[in-house]
Amino acid sequence: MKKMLVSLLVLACVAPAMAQVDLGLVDNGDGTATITINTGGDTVRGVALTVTCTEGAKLVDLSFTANAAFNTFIDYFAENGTGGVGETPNQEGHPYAKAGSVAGVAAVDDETFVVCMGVLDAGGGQGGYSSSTAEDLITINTGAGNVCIDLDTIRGGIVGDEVLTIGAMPDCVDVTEEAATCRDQFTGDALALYDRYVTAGKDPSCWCWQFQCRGDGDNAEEGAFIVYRIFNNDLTTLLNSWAKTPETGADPCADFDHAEEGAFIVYSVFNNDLTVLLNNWATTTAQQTAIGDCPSY
Ligand SMILES: [Ca+2]
Ligand SMILES: [Ca+2]
Repeated sequence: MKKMLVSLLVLACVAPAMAQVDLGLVDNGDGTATITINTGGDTVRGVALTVTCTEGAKLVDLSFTANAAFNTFIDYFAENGTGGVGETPNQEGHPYAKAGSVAGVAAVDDETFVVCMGVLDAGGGQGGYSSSTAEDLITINTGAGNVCIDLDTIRGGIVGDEVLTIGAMPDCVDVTEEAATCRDQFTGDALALYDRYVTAGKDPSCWCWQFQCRGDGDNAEEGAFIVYRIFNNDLTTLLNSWAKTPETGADPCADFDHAEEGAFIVYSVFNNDLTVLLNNWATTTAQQTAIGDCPSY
């Protein structure tokens, strides 16, 4: 009975504060993730969110697109002495801070870092940040991988003019980039051919596999004793598409030079692709890594 009474009291205390700050996390399909915020009408003065990246995601660079209301990046200010309260331009520096420490900015390639931003004004005339729908808080270039967010309790999480109720953290998201950005690597005839594969129902984003442009048509190694990166399985991929075009069933992953060839009859997968394969025949991943990543243009 006593336990129930306590529970009811807790409910009574919590119930009048209907507003709740909700965060969202979305994959933009271009190697970036966006955190959204809906303050439920409450006023927010600062956010500190831990971003945890796995499966290849990381702080690719220090670029960002941040909600304009958040004018001060607190750790950057603390470390550099500029970009602070009431100064212009707003949003000087960047909002990325070290995770697991009290102060300090994050570095490129960090896999765990904090987004720390404030809505601050020395004159006291600024009304803080408030929203009643989910609005973009910040877009981060994490590259592809898994991204999660949580409150950074060391820096206070999300703070406002009153005690805020914070909703459950959004699910982690798989940030993707290949499909959206691979096409951007190509221009001219290669781009036109890329789009023909798409129209034919194929996925030519394999053109951006690490070694596809040198004959790795399956993006895999093979072999028991000697493990090759470019070998029989890739040849099979090529032969299955031999003398074909996107419209007649060519697999874009076998189109190593990303080009057509032929004067009278034009093929997408043909001699030039075989030449690419033979030039790299029986090479290992280490050998290919030494040459560099595709695409080469
Ligand atoms: Ca292979
Ligand atoms: Ca070709």
